[in-house]
Amino acid sequence: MTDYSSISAFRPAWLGDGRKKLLINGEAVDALSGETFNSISASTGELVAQLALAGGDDVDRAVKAARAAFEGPWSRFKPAERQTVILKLAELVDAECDDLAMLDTLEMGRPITASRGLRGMLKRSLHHFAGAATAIYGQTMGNSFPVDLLSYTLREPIGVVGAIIPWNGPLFSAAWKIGPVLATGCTIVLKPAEDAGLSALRFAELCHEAGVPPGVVNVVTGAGATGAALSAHPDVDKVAFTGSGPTGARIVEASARTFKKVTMELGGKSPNIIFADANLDAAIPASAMGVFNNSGQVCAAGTRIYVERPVYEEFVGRFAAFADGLKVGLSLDPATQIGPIVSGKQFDRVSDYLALGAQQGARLITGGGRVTAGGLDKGYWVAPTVFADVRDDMRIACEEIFGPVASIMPFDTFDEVIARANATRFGLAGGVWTKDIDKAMSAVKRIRAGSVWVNHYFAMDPAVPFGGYKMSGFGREGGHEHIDAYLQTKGVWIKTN
Ligand code: TXE
Repeated sequence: MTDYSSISAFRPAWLGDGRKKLLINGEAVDALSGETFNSISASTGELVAQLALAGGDDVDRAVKAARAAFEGPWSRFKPAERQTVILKLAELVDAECDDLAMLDTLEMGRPITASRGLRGMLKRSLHHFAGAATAIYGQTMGNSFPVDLLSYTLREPIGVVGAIIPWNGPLFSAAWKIGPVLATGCTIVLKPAEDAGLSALRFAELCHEAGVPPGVVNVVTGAGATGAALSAHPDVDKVAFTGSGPTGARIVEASARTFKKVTMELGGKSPNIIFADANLDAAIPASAMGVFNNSGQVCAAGTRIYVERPVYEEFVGRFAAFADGLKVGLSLDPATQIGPIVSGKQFDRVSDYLALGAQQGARLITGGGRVTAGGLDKGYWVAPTVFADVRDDMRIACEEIFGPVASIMPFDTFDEVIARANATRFGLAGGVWTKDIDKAMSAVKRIRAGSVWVNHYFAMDPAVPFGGYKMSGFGREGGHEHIDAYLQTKGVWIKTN
């Protein structure tokens, strides 16, 4: 029988002796300080790798390499050549996808089947970015200047991008930051999260194997201070960030000093509304996975579930039964549906919210604490947890928990539930379940969030914009806006007589 309680048999060959360096100007280099940090497996507590800890001086040389590549060889790549490189990258990533997925699973603990399940989405995304490379258009417009002048616009790459990403979807986040960079002709210095930097490093190496010149894609592994140095660096033109609101605010402040363009994909507390006429057979599993997927470590998780009173008790009972049926287990076991929380720090945070829910008077239906998995008594597993009769003012209903915790609340009228759904400082996503098309369309219009799913929860596609209203951020990833965020516009005037 396979032993899933140790990572040793599952380490991809690429990991070698487990020592990984920074990737600057196409070369693997140590941090100038020589400092390193450990990446620990969320599932087993074992050491996965020792990574270089980039300091401000390393960030500086990475930015210099990115600037030189932007102005040098990369600027001479035609759109179709960039497209060819991205298509080649898509092939390489697809061929190595099992190992890339394994790196995420080893580090941050997402169940291996779920990590590998992202393969199609990754391929589609890279194909989408490849298509975008040859679909960047300016416009020609008339003007009323007294002499004859032709006026038109050029869409040009913004320059050096500093990207800072979190640990909850490392490979996917890296692909959605690097993809538009390659499509538009920008260059990038990417700072992955300290808990999960390996797949981004390997992805960047594959960019080079695909024909991206040195300096276009650089990776500086490190901690918050590394990201802070990147967002403060005067020669970075744009910062693309995915992560928490408080860190996002620090990055906006640092970026403002040199007027960097900024996009922010932050957290949420998304409402998911179940009307009494909904198909509960579909709504219950999808709503449950809308909370429990990736152990709740998903920015768009539908954690505030509003259920119309006539079906409330039935929904709560069946939802909890679904939660109880989920297989919580070791990340490496292909049968596992729910893996651990990423780290002790995040585990403590989630545990505090579990205690708060009970203290503030929510009705605990199932879960509510730590569980062991696969015979490991260490580790950070939290049972899929369902609180019912939650009030809107309880902290578990207001704050992002980032754990497998659902808050279920009854409602009576359409206007009431829309007002309650919108009574949050977040605005990332929302769900609506009903067979009544008028009700659905009206709810879609009135929910103040960047994505709304009807009779579904959490579909994503590179062609469809995703991003936040309100304190969930600004800018969009997916769709035209994703590419636009890496471009700037030049107005051109040419005298024609
Ligand atoms: O996030 P941080 P953390 C939310 C979620 C979670 C909470 C804390 O609620 O519980 O945030 O997670 C880098 N300048 N989300 O502490 O700090 C950091 O090294 C520049 C939601 O992990 O935002 C990492 O690479 N960079 C979210 C990245 O920022 C800094 C996903 C994210 O870390 C920095 C993750 C600084 N001063 C957490 N400090 C989502 N939108 O999905 C840290 N970093």
